[in-house]
Amino acid sequence: MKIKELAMDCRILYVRLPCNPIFPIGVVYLADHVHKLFPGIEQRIFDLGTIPPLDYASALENCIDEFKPSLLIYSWRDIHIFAPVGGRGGNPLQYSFEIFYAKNPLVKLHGALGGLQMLKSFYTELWQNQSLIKRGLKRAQQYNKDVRVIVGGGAVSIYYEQLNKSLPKGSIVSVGEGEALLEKLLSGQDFSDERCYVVGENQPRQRLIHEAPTALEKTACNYEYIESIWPDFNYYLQESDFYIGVQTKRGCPHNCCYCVYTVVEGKQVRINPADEVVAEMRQLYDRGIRNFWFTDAQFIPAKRFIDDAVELLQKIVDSGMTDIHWAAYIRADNLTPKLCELMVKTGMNYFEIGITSGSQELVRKMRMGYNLRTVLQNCRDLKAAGFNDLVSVNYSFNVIDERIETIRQTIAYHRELERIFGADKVEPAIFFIGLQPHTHLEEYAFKEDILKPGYNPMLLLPWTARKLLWNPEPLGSFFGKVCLQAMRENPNDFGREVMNILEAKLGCAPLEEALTAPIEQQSKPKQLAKIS
Ligand code: B12
Ligand code: SF4
Repeated sequence: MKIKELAMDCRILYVRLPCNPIFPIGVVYLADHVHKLFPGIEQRIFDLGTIPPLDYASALENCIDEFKPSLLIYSWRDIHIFAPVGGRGGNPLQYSFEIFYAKNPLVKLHGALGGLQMLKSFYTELWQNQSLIKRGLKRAQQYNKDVRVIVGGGAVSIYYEQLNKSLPKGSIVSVGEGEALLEKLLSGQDFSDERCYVVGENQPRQRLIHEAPTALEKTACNYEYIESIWPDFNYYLQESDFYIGVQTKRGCPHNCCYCVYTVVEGKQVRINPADEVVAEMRQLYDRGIRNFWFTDAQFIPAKRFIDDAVELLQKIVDSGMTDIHWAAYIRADNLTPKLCELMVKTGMNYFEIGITSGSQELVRKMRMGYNLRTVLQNCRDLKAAGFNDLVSVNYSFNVIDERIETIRQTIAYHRELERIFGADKVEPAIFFIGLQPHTHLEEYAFKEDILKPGYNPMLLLPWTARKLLWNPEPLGSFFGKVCLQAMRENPNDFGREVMNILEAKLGCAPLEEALTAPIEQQSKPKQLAKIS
């Protein structure tokens, strides 16, 4: 897979495909990396997240007419629709539960219509993004007949196999981080060992996504340069509530059965030097940014990375940026009192803990490596250190071996978190696992003949959708009805309402029971629940 040297006279246009306005940190980092290696290359960032939908195509074409790129880099962030809350096409969880579990035919009909609307919006978005890629290519060919297309980003990393059929021949499809691929491509090196394939030329290698990413020493992003190649950069500076992404590390060593981050980013944790992270934040700070999202798969992936987190937060304190806030995914089993103190001191005002269940037995079965007792103790330390803001606790019921007792344990656990932080500060985010490709859960679904290898995870027919939204019987209909009741009675506080209904129906276990996984359960082979 050799191509001639592209760097000379290359003009790179980064197009972030339509997306909710989340800061496009991926393309920013790519452009920064390319600039550091090839300062002579002309680059431009164009973010369709900031453009009204009716103007997507014309705005893209205008940008191409003006910039005349020779390399088009499309970044596609998300296509996932199993959001637990109102997504772009409505509330998928509500619609699917109405179809599957409602007794009232009118409610079923509402679900069916809503579901159709949602599928329409899902397919429209898929079709629209693919057509923007093709349209952009065609337009750019008017100026450079050899223009090349590369497509990457979060969504592509997960659905790269399916996109093989729908992207223009010759497009390079990239999985995971793109820096090394661009570097090789632009310097004319063979890039076939990178996590990518070329549409129409070769097929994605088996288990491509499981290959380890190329190591990279990250330095502070140069925002002076980014500002100069991104005319709409200010869009994200205007609103004071945007959380701007800053990555402090890559990779997660864990093995949670439903998670794909650990393969997208790899299991090897690579820490970005603290001084570089702070230098990057400082540039944003000087441009008025006060809210940061540490976009790591996990901010503290394991105990051995606690010192790195301490070092970073201490350096933020030392930098004098005292009026900032930050948020992140936090594995709360990896906190120390010192770290808690620094988290509060540096302005952490929101974090998400993905414990998935409040039952130690289930947490173990899902291969999550959490000790729930430690999580509670660390949360107490965090509160004692002065943390008085929001915590979102992600629960996914019914993944593996869920029973009435384990639900009661989750309630006990949740109530204890409320006692620690205050009921108004702990938000239960109720997810049902959306089965994603390349996860242990998918392997299990193959083994159990629930899904056939080669199925298309992007083809959302009702019967596939039912299997991909993981909520197996015998408890599936019970949860379905509880969720429908909560949506009906208190849609604005859905998570808390679900917890209240579950407690009213099933009661609450003693906390100690939640924290103890019986020995015989531990030694049993790991069992994933059956799906109906
Ligand atoms: C942090 C994060 C969030 C944060 C973002 C905070 C913020 N302000 O930035 C929060 C919690 C808000 C969030 C929300 C959601 N997220 Co999210 N999120 C992530 C996470 C963990 C990291 C993303 C990130 O910023 N990484 C750091 C940057 C630097 O990396 P990057 O953008 O991926 O870019 C790199 C590569 O992708 C690549 N690349 C990017 N573009 C291109 C283009 C080319 C050509 C090439 C070669 C390479 C390339 O190179 C870049 C630099 O290395 C990823 C999972 C993961 N581990 O990647 C999920 C992920 C992106 N999220 C995802 C989803 C679905 C969502 C939601 C839609 C969930 C929901 N259903 O509600 C929401 C969106 C909310 C909204 N408002 O629309 C999915 C998207 C894929 C999918 N399944 O469709 C991911 C992949 C997780 C997953 N497996 O489900 N998310
Ligand atoms: S700890 Fe979080 S990011 Fe890591 S594998 Fe588990 S769910 Fe995924």
